[in-house]
Amino acid sequence: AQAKYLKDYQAPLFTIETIDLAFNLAGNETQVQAISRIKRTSKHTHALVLDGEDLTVVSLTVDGEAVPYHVSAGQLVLETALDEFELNIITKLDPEANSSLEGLYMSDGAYCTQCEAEGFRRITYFLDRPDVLAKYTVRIEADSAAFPFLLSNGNLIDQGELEGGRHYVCWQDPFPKPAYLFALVAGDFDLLQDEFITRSRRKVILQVFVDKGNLHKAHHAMASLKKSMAWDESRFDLEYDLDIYMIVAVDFFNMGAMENKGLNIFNTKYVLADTLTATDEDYHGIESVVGHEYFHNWTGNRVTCRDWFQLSLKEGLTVFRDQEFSSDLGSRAVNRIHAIKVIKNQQFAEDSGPMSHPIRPESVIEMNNFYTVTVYNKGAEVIRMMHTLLGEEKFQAGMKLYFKRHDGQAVTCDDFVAAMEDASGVDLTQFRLWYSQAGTPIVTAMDSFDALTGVYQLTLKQSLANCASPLHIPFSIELLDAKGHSLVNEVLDFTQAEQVFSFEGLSHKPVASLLQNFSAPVKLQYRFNVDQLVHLMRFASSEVARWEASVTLVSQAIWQNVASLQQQQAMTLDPRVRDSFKGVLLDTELDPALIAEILAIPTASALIEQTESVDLDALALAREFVLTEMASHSEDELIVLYRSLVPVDSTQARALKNQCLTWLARVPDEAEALVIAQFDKASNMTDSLGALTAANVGDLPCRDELMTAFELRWQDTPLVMDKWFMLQATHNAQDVIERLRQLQQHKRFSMSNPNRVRALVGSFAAGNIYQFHRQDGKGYAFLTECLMILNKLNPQVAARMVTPLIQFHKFDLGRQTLIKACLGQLLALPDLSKDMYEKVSKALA
Ligand code: BAL
Ligand code: ZN
Repeated sequence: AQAKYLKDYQAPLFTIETIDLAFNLAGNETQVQAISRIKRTSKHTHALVLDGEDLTVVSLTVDGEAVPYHVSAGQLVLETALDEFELNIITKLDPEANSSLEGLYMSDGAYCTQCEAEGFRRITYFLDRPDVLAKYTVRIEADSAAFPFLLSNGNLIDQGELEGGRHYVCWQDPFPKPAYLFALVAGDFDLLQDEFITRSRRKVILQVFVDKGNLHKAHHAMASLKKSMAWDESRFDLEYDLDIYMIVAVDFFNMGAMENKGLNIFNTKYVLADTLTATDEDYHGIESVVGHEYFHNWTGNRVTCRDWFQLSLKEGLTVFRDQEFSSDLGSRAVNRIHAIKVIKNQQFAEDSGPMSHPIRPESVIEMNNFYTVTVYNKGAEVIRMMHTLLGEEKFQAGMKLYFKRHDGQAVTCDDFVAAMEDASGVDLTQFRLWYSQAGTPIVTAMDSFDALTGVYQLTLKQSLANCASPLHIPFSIELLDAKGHSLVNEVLDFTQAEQVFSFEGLSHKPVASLLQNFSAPVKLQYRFNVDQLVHLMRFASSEVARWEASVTLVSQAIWQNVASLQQQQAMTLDPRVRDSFKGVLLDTELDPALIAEILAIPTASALIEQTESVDLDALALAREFVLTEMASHSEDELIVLYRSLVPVDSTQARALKNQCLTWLARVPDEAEALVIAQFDKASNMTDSLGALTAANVGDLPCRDELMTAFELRWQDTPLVMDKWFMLQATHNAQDVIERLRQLQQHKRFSMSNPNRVRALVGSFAAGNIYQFHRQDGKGYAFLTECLMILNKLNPQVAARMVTPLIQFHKFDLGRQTLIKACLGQLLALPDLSKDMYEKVSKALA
């Protein structure tokens, strides 16, 4: 497997301005005709080299004449002296045998496609690169009874009946697009239809297609789509551009969803919802993903990427936009907390592991491996920092200029930054380093106060491995006095390796809230003492800062107990820590959803990201000890609060109620009855799952019985069974691996469905940290077995799921040795995919 490098980018030697596709859908005899108008882009004599994989050529002509060509390793080479010509290729493919879920494949009897990043080359030979933009016309022909809906991008221009019970439909997309945005769906669905009137009074037909019998579960996705369209008009001044917008939900899907022009294809997980089967979190996820895909219409589709190294151009920006959408519609603080957790718990792990890369990677073996938390979520943080530096008004001026300059083009991250810079007058020269530097910068803060002069000095130092020059870091701070009043609240422009900031006119040393709102994706080091953190938890103006202080407070308490264990000393908990959490429980002014976030004590994985190396066995004991101490100390308050929330019908109340229940499950005498009662009375999935989660975490006696009842009730609903598989997989029980092996034979489980695999195998490896990292190595062996199967079935999913295995460097030598042996087995596979090869070989390098 060969790496490709950003520095080697060359503009295409040929362009394809139009392509007429004709699909004859017929199982393993499916044929695709592609008629492309091809033009040489400059005076050169190179051959035309097209991308193609797993295709059989039936015929090939140039301007109607059969010509010689040559097919080798993923390429079709055609020698021609013509500067402009029509290429007509007919290929044969087998969508039924396509388990990789890239290109054209079947999901539950429907044909569908996934072309990003490089799936179009599995449909026909083409210049499958994002800087080749063509206008598409698509004719689809299939059996009328089995496939009444035939869909593609753009507007419907023709349809009709054919002989032999077949029919056809023609679609035309007026907007030139790269091949990765092509989509086709053929199947039988329930259809929910609605409309949206745009600001300029154009009517857009909205359609959501779902599996038969699920129409009632499509309403939330439809409502989310309408909200997205309205929000993009009001906040970004962007309007939809076609007459129709379609969303199709399929159960077999590698990603969350895909923004194909006018025809989004979604994982069912991000479409189907009713209160009985979907949690409040699912509802939120749907709104955010529907928004994300819709927002791509401008940031991704109208302006796309020049090459795949620029993926963050569209993804970082679109994640930023969907985060803003969720924040404008819901709680800004809670949304921000969720985004911060993704960075600290997952992106920092990626940054310190073998797959560390800048948000604009410089070398790639398999592009599918770079749909990462770094490109997406750190990419969004980089956009957010620009937003902080420019402010909303100038940022929006930058967006306007970006579209004015680049509508209809395939461009680079630099083009985006240049538009921001030119529209705002803010110099982003130094800021651009964020695009090319991998790794997490460390910011060390030290402070002092001179009582004589009344000056408070904050010294910030930044460092980043393999980075010689300092980054431009917007560093937001608040200074509080002893009574909790805010003295200073501002964003510091931190641009030097070491910089001193002075604040005058203070009577006492203030308490500093540092890196408020996580104003930059860095690791902050500052020696907070317990009193400072308790003060911040009570008085910081920012809700996010209060949460942040609580995380630091409880994390410090856990790490102190890890140290005690290692020194064979008794574990203890500072009363100020448990009292501050009790104080939060009793605070009637706080948003219940924020309290729920504060009660969601960092997971073991999150704690590991705070340190360089970990004694996992001590961490497990220390975390358990601190949580149990806090729960028993606040038992009465938890029960009172829990009871007060039971009758309240709101997402915030349910979130807090279920956190209380999980805490109470650590003091089991009370929890058992509450859990059973909640499970029995639950009228929505949030409450059912809340009860089951508490039973699972606390390993309550009722657990198995409730799990069986749940399985019986939901066995025919795949997305709900995923929740059940996930609970099984994250149960911290000695026999969990034997149970998972049995569950792989469960009639509702399938290794070829990514949702099922992520629920059972993925959530075990990523979410059952103690059992996955068992000292006997059984957890690693189980994952490795699964990966060997997935390597053949679905390399993309396999490579995603290998992540917990390649991030081993913080664990002890015994565990590292076991993990490396498993990685060695994978590397030795004769048919190892390049997806897996890239990650495994880097981990073992
Ligand atoms: N472009 C792949 C799916 C997404 O990020 O929307
Ligand atoms: Zn996206």
